[in-house]
Amino acid sequence: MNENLESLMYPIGRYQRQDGYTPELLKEWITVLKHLPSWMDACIENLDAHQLQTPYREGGWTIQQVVHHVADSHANAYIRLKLALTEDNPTIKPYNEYRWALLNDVQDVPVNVSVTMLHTMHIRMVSVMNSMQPTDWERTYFHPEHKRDIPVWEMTAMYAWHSRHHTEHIMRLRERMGW
Ligand code: NI
Repeated sequence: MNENLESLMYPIGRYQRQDGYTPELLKEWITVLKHLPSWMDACIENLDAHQLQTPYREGGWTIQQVVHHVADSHANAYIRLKLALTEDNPTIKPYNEYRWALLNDVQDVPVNVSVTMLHTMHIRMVSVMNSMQPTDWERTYFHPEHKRDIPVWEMTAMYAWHSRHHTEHIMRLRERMGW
C-alpha cells in the first residue's frame, strides 16, 4: 500500500497488539471510551448534509457511514464485554461491517441519532468498566475469526484505538477541507 493511502486509512497507525496492561494504561483506555461520544459531537459539529456525505478518503466511507459504523461497532463491543463478564469464555458473533454500513439506518438516519446512542451506551460501558476487579480484566471471549481468546483488557485497548482511529478519519478530513 502506498504511504499516503496507508496514512489516510490508518491516521494513528494500525492497531498494535498489546502484550499486557498496567493500571495506568487501563485508566487511559477507559478515559478514551468515556470521551469518544463527545469527540463524535465535535466531529459532526456544523456539518451540512453534503459534507456528511463526503468520504473521509477517496473510495472510503462517508462521514455519515463512519459515525454510524462507530455506533454499530461499539454496540457489539458493549455486548461482548457483558458476555465475557457473565459467561465462561463465550464465542462472540463477528459481523460484516461493510454490509452493515450499507443498510438503511446508516443511509437514512441522521448521524446525531448514533451519537446519542454512543453517549448513552458508553455511560453503561464505562460504568461496568469502572467497577471491574483485576480478575475481571483477565476474563476472555473467543473470537472465531481471530481464532483466539481475547481478554477484556485487550478488547478495551482495541476499542480505545478504534475510537481514536475513526475520530481522526473525520477530523483530518475536516482539516484538509478547511471545515
Ligand atoms: Ni472501524
